Amino acid sequence: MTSRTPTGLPGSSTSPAADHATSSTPVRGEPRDGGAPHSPRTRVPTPADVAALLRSRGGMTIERHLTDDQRAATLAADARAGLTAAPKELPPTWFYDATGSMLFGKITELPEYYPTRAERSILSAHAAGLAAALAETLPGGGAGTFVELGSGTSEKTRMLLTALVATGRLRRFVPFDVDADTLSRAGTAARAAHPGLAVHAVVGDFRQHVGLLPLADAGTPGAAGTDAATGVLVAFLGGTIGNLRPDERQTLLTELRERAGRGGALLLGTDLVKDPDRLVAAYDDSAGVTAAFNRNLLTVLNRELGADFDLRGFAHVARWDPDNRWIEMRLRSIRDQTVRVAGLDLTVSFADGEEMRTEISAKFDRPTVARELAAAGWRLAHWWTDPDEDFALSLAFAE
Ligand code: AVJ
Repeated sequence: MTSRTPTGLPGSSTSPAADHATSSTPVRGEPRDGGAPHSPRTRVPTPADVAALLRSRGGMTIERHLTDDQRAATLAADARAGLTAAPKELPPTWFYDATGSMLFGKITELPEYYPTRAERSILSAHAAGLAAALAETLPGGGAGTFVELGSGTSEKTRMLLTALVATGRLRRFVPFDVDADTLSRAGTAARAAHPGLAVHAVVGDFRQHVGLLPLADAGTPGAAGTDAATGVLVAFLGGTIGNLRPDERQTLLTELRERAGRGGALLLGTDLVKDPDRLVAAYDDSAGVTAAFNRNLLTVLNRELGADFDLRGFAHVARWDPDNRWIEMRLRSIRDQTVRVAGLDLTVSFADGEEMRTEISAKFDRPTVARELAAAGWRLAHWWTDPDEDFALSLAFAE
């Protein structure tokens, strides 16, 4: 396996129904291991089951494609592969524990980190235009289902939900995230703001589980037969698609196109190529928040895998790669050192100055986005940027 793609899930390459503990269980009172393999709850729920849950639980369900055990197994496989590779590398997926999510929230408020502000300003300027474009192009006059990959509780989600509810077409919100707690909060907030909305939250990793999104043929009550009749809007905001390599992006965009169907629309946020000094500053802020975010990955390995990384032994590095047009974050060993990873029964040596890559964040321009969308069956219909052209929101429709 490559070090960037968590392929370490048990049986992740064969039948989804058998491999992913899929359960549809109420949010409230759900234990964290609610979808553990082989538990009686792991059978795929029938429409009647889900209907009962929707009635009794006020319209919110959570479906799990990634249990805690599978997460742990994937982290272990990623760490083993990445720490024994040359050069060493860890995937950015593991930044986002509670501390990492908090630090990322602080990053979005830094003066140097413009993407969040730019995307929010684009959304507020074009929410009405987005709703009008969906009404004009989607079957049934708008999106009946809104799927959001990641970023469940943000201001941007609220803005999108408000604009879509105002069209009178939206019936269902499908937030998708690796973290069940984030989803629970997202669902609760959405239901509080829009009581009529059905929420069907999905726990999964967008590198692996997008093909399992409950769309069109999922037989979900309130949605059975409706995804084909009204449209589906999928949003993937924040520029997070830039964390994927080009081949991974193509796979994801193609899967999204297949799941969304002929009545599908995609709202994609991408950071844009610009002056490398500004790009590097956005990933190496003067307050050191991004450095703490980067090093937190080592804390995650210390806690989850019993590693003994000394955080003071690693320096934060952010670098612009002009050939690949992406920012790389790395951790550089500031001395010769040995790290023991007890949970993997692995000892790893770092040479003085050795760098380990922890993230790529690709930057785009319009022709590149249009080409990548087209190659996945999406037609770019609208391209909205902030006045400085720092960031872009693309609206694409299924070909
Ligand atoms: C959340 C993936 C969009 O790549 O800009 C911020 C993560 N890393 N600073 C990005 C991040 C360092 C961020 N995304």
